Amino acid sequence: MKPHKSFAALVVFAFVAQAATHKSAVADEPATTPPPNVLFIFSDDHATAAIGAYGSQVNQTPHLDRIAGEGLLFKNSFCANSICGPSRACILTGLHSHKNGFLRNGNRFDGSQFTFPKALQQVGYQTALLGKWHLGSNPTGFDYWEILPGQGHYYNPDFIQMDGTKRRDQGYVTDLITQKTLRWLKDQRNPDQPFFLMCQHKAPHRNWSPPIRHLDLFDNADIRVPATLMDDYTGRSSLLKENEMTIARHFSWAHDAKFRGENRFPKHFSGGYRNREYSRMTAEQKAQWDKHYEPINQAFIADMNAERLSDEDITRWKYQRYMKDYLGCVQAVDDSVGQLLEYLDESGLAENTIVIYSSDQGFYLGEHGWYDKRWMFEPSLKMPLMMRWPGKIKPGSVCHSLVQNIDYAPTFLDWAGAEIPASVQGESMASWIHDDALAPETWRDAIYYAYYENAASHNVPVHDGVRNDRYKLMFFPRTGEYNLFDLDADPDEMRSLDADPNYADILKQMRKLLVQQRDKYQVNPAIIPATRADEDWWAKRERQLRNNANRQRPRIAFIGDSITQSWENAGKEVWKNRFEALGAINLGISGDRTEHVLWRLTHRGLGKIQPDAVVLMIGTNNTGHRMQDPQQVAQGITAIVDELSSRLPKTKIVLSAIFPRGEGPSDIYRKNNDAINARIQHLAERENVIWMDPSKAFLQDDETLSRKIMPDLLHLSPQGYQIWADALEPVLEPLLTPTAS
Ligand code: SGN
Ligand code: CA
Repeated sequence: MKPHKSFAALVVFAFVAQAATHKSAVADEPATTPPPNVLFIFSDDHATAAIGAYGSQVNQTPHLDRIAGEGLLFKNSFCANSICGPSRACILTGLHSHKNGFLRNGNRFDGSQFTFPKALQQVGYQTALLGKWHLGSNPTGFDYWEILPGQGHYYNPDFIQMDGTKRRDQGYVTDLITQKTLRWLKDQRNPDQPFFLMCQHKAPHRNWSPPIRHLDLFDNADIRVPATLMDDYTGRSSLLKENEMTIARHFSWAHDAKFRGENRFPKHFSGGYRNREYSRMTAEQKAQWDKHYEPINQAFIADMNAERLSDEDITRWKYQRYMKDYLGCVQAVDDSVGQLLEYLDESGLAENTIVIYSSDQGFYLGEHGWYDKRWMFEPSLKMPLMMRWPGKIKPGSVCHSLVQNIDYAPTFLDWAGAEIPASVQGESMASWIHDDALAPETWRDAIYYAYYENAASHNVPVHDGVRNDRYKLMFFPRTGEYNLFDLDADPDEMRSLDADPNYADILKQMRKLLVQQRDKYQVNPAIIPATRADEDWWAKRERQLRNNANRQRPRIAFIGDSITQSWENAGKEVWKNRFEALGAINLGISGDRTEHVLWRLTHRGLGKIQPDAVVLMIGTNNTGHRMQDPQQVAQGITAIVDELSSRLPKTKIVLSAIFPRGEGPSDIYRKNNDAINARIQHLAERENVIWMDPSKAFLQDDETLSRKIMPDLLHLSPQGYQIWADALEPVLEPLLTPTAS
């Protein structure tokens, strides 16, 4: 437990004790302040640039601004991983993605782990969640919930009920979630318990479908265009150019641009005529929708047909369409906030209810030519965060300290007087956000960020980085590039300073900071499942191996990297003679590191196989590609053995030492591999693991490698495969169950 104990905590402890022992308060008991309720209003993809209190130049949000005006606005609030599910998982657990296991959308949240709602329940809170969830598994830790399936819909959406049934509601999603939230407050809440209520909007997520009442709101507006709309991505990582989230080139005809009928201009718009929201609307909704969009669309089509528009004009037109729709959605969120605040006032709950507004990440409103998020640039790294707590938080206060979504959980726990587990990585803000919202000296001076969604929609590469109050460093492992930004000199992040001699010292410091932050949060890439599906050949081979594993019933499976894959090349003859008849499958992929094998194992890579034995050799690329710390690689191999043990409980794992590499025993790659081997050998103490180390058989007397056996001092020759097979055979033989023939 960390030494957090706010005064609120003490008060709540008193309350819980009282609630537990005396159900009805007696008149002469000392009066205690009841613990605070929390109304946590949360939206999806709401950029700070579209909130009045943050200085929006594109819209007005009077109700959201009221929270800030009567409370506290965080100017430097960041997400840990700028994507939906991961951000939510960070919030629930107070952990970075690599610790809570939800790295990317599509993962399934492990709801059995620690989450703040569960802890709040334990100290007497009633908890409820209404709206978007998007974590795969059902919510845990909530007394009541009603959620959208996956992303949910804007119009006439379905909601999953606690009993698993789905119910379709008529209306607009933001309004419906607000109504459900109000209904819970009015009818379902237990007035004898403090509550933690999460109102989680879908809006303003893509495809930015506004409510009918706001369709015309921006008709006469010309929304201000950001200076970087036409960004050409020079001066930064080469990977920027590969993005697929531009308004210019990745904006779809019906889904984004709201055209009806066939795509008339496929050069400028992607996709076909399908708009899934439109198809859900009632005839009446459709009529009003068409009344708004059709005249504008027809005018655009006429301009296009008359060739009156340049490419840039077209992009600007799309930008206006995008922004007006997005802002219409935001307006409904602001309406929702207004209604909720009004109810708190009317009911008298306002006084002891903390109101929080935030969103899962920021969003690009045309900056860098983009919609969407993911990149560690400011517009999507920043999260809106504001809090109101009458009598406790000073109205109109502004916080400049660096806070992150992993701090939410510990703060909530602290407010409620619940214990903050030592494993939580975020820090409670509870003790310092009153008064002037000045964080103590000991507060963090940099945040760590990591994005893991490789080979996913919008093609944003895996990257991580650090940001302090002035500089930002991003690292792109695919290319090994570092990008450095001076946020004071270049707030739009248009030029990386990584090669600028004037910033050489800063670069050095920031690289050191990145290493420190990775250490602080125990980031070990060797154990974080990672796909290489952005490499076409890899994706193809991985798919092929998965298919093989679904069809074949092998008695032995070889799992590993190129040394395993090459049983198909240099090892072909030996394989044919020694393993084919035994029914063996090759699951090796060239260039894989431990994290890739972990990815494959956790993404159906084992198909339906249930072999007697798995031969596992992996890790030499963790050394070869990045000279990774042996301890970290050993953890990666251990994680693979764990995964194999739980997925194939009846299979014996023949864990192979990583083969020696390099000329002689003093080769640093060789030494690193030796050090890894020394750290994994003990796994054989497990009943299902057998250690085998054929190294000696490959080495000459002086421990050098012969090029006859390893021509490149890493991969085996046919003769090398012969040696490996000889070493394997006696180990494998007793493990194989006799075939019934
Ligand atoms: C959908 C969107 C994407 C968006 C992701 C993730 N496409 O797939 O544009 O990046 O959600 O968003 S859409 O065709 O369905 O509109 S997230 O907020 O859930 O992470
Ligand atoms: Ca989101």
